[in-house]
Amino acid sequence: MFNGAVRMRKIIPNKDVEVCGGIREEPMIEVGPDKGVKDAAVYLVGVAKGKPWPPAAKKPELDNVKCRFEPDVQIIPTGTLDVVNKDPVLHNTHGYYGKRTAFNMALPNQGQDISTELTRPGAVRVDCDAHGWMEGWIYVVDNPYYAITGADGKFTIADVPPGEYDLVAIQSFTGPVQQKVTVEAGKPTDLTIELKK
Ligand SMILES: [Cu+2]
Repeated sequence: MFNGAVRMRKIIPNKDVEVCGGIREEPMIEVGPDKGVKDAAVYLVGVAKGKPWPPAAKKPELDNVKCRFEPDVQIIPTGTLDVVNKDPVLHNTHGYYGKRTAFNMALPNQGQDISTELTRPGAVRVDCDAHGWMEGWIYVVDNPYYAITGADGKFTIADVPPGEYDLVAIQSFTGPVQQKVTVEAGKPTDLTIELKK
């Protein structure tokens, strides 16, 4: 949930407008009617064992589409990420762990696909050195207990072994919150997490 004021950011494309679109405003956090936050990442930290990873539907991929990142928020396991340019313009996709570069690649051609390795868990901010307004987030995790919230802000993390855990919820505008959660055998644990700016 987010109870604060939703701030807007103005996007003013200064090049490639035929692909990237024109001037517009976008909310920095998407909040539904019941204050639920869409596209927040939620995950447990430091879980050493438990359920197996779900079979991957496809390889983790970050697409540049109409000068946006698609998806703009995703959670991936440590390992390979494919970065794809679907636009007929140059993108220079640049990922950071904090201030440190995680990857930096020029993709001048439409259909170009370069893979990179994200070996460390954590938040990776992605921007484009060619289009300063582009922003995406990749949360790299080392265990399969994670979820992205839906449009109503809800999420489920299934099959968590009984125990006490640290849970992180994060959204790019608010930043992270961390809280303890205790899971008992055979029954669901209901949580309300408030993201604050
Ligand atoms: Cu770009």
